[in-house]
Amino acid sequence: MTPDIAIHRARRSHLLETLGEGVLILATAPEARRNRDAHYPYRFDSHFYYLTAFPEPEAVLVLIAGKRPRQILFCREKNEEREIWDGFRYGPKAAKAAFGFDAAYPYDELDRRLPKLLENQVRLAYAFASVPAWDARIMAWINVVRGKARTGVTAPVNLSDAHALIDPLRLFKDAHEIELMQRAADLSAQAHRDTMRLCKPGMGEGELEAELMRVWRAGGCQAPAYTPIVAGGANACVLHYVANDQPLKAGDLVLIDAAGEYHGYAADITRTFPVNGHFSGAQKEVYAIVLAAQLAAIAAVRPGLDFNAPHAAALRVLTQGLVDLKLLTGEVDGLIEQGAYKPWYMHKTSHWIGLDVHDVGDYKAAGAWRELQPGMTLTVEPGLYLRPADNVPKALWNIGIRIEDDVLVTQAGCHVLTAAAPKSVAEIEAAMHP
Ligand SMILES: [Mn+2]
Repeated sequence: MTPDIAIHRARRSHLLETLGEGVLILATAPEARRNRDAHYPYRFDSHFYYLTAFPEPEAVLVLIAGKRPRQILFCREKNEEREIWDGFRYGPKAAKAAFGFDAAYPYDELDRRLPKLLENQVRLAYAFASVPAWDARIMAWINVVRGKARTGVTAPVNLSDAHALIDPLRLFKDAHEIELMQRAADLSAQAHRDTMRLCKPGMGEGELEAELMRVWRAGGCQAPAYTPIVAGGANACVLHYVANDQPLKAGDLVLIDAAGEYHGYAADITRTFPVNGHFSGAQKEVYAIVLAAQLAAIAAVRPGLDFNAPHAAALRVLTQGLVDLKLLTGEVDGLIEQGAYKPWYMHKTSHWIGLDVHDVGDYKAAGAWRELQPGMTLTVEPGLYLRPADNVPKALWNIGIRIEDDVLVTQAGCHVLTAAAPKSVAEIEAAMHP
């Protein structure tokens, strides 16, 4: 058994303890069609992968709690013909051994075997109200069991949401996950560095996107962690700009929000730099505000503070900065209370990150922001977006700046996973003039 198998088996055992009694059913993601018979690159379901590390589509995890706990996988059968076309598949026998299951069966036997496994179980956990087809299929299995009522068989009567049981586990990253996240972060930081070096006026946004992808794929990332944003000039003020098809102009900034995914784990990095390698005076002024806000927010990531602390720290610096830029007038406290910063900073500062770039886990507990604890991972990403408007001096028009890092909460405070991406004005200008 390789260490990875032990890790995922232990995660399933932990979940079985949480479940206590009954059965948990969890399917991986279906393949998605892009157009006609062409598919999107396959991406497994994050919850399923967290518990199994099994990468193939058409697979279901079944966990049975109780005195004799069982970990069962349903997956596609070996198929020589299909494997010639689509590549290797494990098949139940090899998957059972390679991924540490107690049993594995063909996916095609789900409808035959599942009702039997649900007999006389009180509790059923699955990801309900998530994929309608699974809701219908699992309800049909329950009805098969109910049909045997007169033989003395009972069907589950307590339903619970499997995601609600798994999310709290995924919120805290173990050493194995942190290792994978650090690798995703390192490759993504390198991609930002190499792209800064490559950037020249006259290039297209798409050329920078291609360079990011080159570094991720060469380093072993399987995919981008999300659709890359490469936004030159005014495009940087469009928060979810993804066309990435415009030319880059000398004198403009370019904002890149892009990162790779490594064995399922996301990084999420944003850097903003001058297309020609030199910040103008106005750009430098705004950049200094966003950077100070980001550093203040990172300083507010430590055990004992809550999830909102980095956002509050960033808002204070950004709002003071907007006063200094003469876009706002008044007392900072009052301006924050009124949300006066919102025309130029309209998003939050952080989100959880892990297998999903916007990872699972509650942000509040009993109405209060969650306390930060070691093992949690979050982004810190303040920005300022100065679109042309009457009260914005022309010198500041179309300056859109965001700076984003991924941060692990530690006992002592925090560790910035993405620290290798150039961030200060001096670091960026050095990276662009090697
Ligand atoms: Mn982000």
